[in-house]
Amino acid sequence: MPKAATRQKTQTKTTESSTNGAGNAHSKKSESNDGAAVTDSVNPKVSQSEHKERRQSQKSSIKNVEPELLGEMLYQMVLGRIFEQKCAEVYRIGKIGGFCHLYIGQEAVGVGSMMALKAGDFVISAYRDHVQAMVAGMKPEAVMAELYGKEGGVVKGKGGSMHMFSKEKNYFGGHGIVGGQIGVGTGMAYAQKYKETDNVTLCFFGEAAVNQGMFHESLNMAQLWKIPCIYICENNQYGMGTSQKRAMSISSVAQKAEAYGMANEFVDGMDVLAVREATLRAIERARKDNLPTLLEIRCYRFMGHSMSDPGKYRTTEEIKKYQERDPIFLFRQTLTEAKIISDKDYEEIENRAKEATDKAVKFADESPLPNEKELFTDVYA
Ligand SMILES: Cc1ncc(C[n+]2csc(CCOP(=O)(O)OP(=O)(O)O)c2C)c(N)n1
Ligand SMILES: [Mg+2]
Repeated sequence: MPKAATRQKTQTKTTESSTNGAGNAHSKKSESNDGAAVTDSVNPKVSQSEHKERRQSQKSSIKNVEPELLGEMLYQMVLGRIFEQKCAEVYRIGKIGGFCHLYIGQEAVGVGSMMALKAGDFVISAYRDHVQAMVAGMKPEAVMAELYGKEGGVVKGKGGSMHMFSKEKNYFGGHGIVGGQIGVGTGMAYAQKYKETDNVTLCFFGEAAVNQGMFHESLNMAQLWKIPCIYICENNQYGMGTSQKRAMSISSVAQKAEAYGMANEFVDGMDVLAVREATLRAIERARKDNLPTLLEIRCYRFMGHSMSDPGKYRTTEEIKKYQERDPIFLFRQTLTEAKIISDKDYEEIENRAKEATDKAVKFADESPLPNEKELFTDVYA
């Protein structure tokens, strides 16, 4: 449990037992979960001690995961980071048009949760979707070509940055309407229950979506109908330029699940293993008993809301504080200290990610623009 949470003032105590009887994973953790206090305390010392605490926790968590999987998780995070740094670079020279929202700083959320899934499980998300698309198994080449609006893109260049989608990989987008995907994700999870599979759905959204009616309607129905949906709120603490504390009356997102008797948990999104463990607990609840969970995963985006954000609403100290807790740096340190990887191995991981990114850019550059005929294919109206 991060210090950020323990030092905050208590808002409302949660009850030990939630009405679903599934055991409330959040009951002890959510008592003092005020997002506002986290951004208020810009103190490098606190940030360093949080980092230290996560290192301790990761050291014990790695014992439960195969070294090969740990290496793959690190690779996916590094690939996501390097790929998106390249996206920013090529965006600035006009290769990518339209909106482009980067995931830099949030990689541990997508990687930790999605790599806990099994074949046949489903994912749906908002528009910050490039890294998740690659974790779902889409090729970096096809993701970059989509960003370029080229024919070789995952949806033939017709979706762009915000609409990565693959039926084969069970990744159902990539949605631009804030909160819109929460209802769709609930329906996707309901379909799995109806078909009597044991597959679950991860439904990602930002904390600004929690103020939408769709969030509340979906959670109510999911708990009432026992739908195997895992709601993942990526709480990066800002909705565009608006801080969460200026927009939400009760800033604990996890706590809102209590209104529906739903299991919930607060997780440190800088720690890929903490994300994995919380997701596994939620997956078990969903597979065994069709019970939904709300995970509030606290994270921070290191870049602006989108490539066109001048970013005047945050201080440099605040950004620095979170950068000191960089999820990739933390995980690399843990794996190095545990002698699971060496510096040379890390270098190799970085080189592989750079090569994959360069290959993606070359592919996107060379891919043709969609044919005019494509204007009338795959259109739903
Ligand atoms: C229904 C709706 N209202 C407003 C917008 C404009 N808008 C785009 S992104 C965004 C902020 C969303 O923030 P959050 O859900 O926290 O996700 P994040 O960008 O932080 O990942 C807003 C208000 C929108 N796309 N849809
Ligand atoms: Mg946000």
